[in-house]
Amino acid sequence: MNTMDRSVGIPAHVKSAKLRNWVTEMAELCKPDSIHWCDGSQAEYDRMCDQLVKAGTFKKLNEKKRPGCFLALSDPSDVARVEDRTYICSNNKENAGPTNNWVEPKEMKATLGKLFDGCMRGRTMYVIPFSMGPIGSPISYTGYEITDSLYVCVNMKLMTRTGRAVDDALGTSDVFVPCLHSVGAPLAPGQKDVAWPCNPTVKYIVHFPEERLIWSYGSGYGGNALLGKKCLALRIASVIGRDEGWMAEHMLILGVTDPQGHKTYVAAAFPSACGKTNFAMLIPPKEMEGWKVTTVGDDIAWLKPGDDGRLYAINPEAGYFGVAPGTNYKSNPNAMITAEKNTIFTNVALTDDGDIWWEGMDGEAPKHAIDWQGNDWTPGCGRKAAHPNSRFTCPAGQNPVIDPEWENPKGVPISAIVFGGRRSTTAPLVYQPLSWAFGVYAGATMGSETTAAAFGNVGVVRRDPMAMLPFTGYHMASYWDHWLTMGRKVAQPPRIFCVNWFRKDKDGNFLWPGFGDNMRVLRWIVERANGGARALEGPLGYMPTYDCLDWRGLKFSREQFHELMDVNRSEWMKEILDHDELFIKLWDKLPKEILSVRELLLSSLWRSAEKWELPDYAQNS
Ligand code: O2Y
Ligand code: MN
Repeated sequence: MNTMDRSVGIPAHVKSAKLRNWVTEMAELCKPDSIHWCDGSQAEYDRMCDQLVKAGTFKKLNEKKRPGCFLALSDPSDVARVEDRTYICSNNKENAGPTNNWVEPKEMKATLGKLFDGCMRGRTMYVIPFSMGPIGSPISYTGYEITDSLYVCVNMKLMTRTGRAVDDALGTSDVFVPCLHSVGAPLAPGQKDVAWPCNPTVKYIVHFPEERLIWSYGSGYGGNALLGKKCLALRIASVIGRDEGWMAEHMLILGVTDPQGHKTYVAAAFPSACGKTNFAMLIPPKEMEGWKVTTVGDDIAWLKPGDDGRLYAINPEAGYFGVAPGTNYKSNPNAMITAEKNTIFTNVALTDDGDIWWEGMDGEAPKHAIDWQGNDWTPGCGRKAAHPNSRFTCPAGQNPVIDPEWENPKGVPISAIVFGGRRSTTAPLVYQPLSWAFGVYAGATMGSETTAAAFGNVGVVRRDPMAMLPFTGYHMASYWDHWLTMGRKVAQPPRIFCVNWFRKDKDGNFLWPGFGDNMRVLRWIVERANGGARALEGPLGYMPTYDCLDWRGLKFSREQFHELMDVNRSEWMKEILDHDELFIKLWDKLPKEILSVRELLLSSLWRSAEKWELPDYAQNS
């Protein structure tokens, strides 16, 4: 196939010269057998799923139990995002900062150029037009993903807005983010394909922030391959946001409606594996009658200043890529309902009746299943049936509590931002930092105890500023500076809050029931953000006393609450020393406000008792 033949795959309706040239150039580099330009239609999706079934990548699930659903099992080497293979190749190393991997862009392009040369031989090159945010909206961003993975095409159809309408909205414009992806597994003539092609040893997830360009090689899984999500909507968008005066954040967005029908929108950042999707779809305890939570987004928020001096958020995605294990009709009924149909499951177990199963699903484990590696599985066999990072991909519109405004191109006005981590000690259930700058400090120093062996020692605090450590496309300290700048730019910035659902007692039991009961804390947060709820000034900021929270339907004593809320001075001194370690690492670009807040926090801790406990009464702050 020559150069001219490759350009034949570009439909006549595609008018952008930059796009046509880029696709032609990439086809010349990757040398696919053919090109398919995705139209985003349901018919195309159905055809692709059929093809994936024929190829052995998909197994169609029982149509009666899981209508329109499929199961994919990945290669065991390709099961999660690969942070150590993720690069921010900015022109200068200092702009990537010490928390990102960096290689000089020309050198990286030379390395990748060799890998991509001929990488699609024997395969079809798919071109996926996609929009992060509603198509044609001024706040949306257009991307084009070139991929040789059909699995990526169908997942992108669920996770983003794809297809012909994106081409038409782009028109002759050259403003789009080019995203090149290959599984890195070319086929020799006559070579039979495998069910999950990938490159088991060579993986690169690379961002060129100045060029707004993404190249991903070797993996077909999740965030490594669905390039609209972490790569575009967070890493590249964080850079665009810094340059254009908005924020791309790793945040869910939810709406809280009170019994009077007043709606308050909240954005919340939690590190991966802290129950973000559960919080985004929370069902309040039935005793809190009249309170309702609706979902705008479960993972990513783009926050932009509105003309009225408030910060408005959109969810740039159109679907959920939720973690399966632990999700059940108790922990998250809405997620379970969302995934009842038209869903792609990856790396969960297959039951004998053609349904799926994972650890932590409701009811008893099946007597027999096929595990995520395709082997027979029985309870007690000593292996997990589903991979711990197994996923469901489903359309957001199927969520029974989807917020009616979730596709409003203006976004929703955010009244509160919540930062949360997983801490078994030290961090209280909830507090409100004294100001935007104190809130930025709290977000910047957020930490979570590691739960999976993937991060080394379990239980070690891993600092994850604003839950953006793996997702910021530039120097982390400059990112904090951008937060501080935004606080000055927006006349009515949201109030900031910190929560910790994971504090434990001395015997290792969780002190807080979590799940739906988080609504009690959320109620205080929204009332506080609206200027209503009472609070007391503690050493870290404003805190609710026992009587400030709605306890209807839960037996929870004052003593239990105080244990959850106390602030231990020695623990916090150690905590601040640990913050210093991070600050030293980021010293070259550290905003001065961060150090000023640290000084004020230290002095406030010195003034308070060794073990600061909430008093028993409520009072106005
Ligand atoms: O392992 C992956 O590729 C998925 S990671 C992911 C998926 C959905 C939402 N958040 C995350 C994350 O790591 O934060
Ligand atoms: Mn996430």
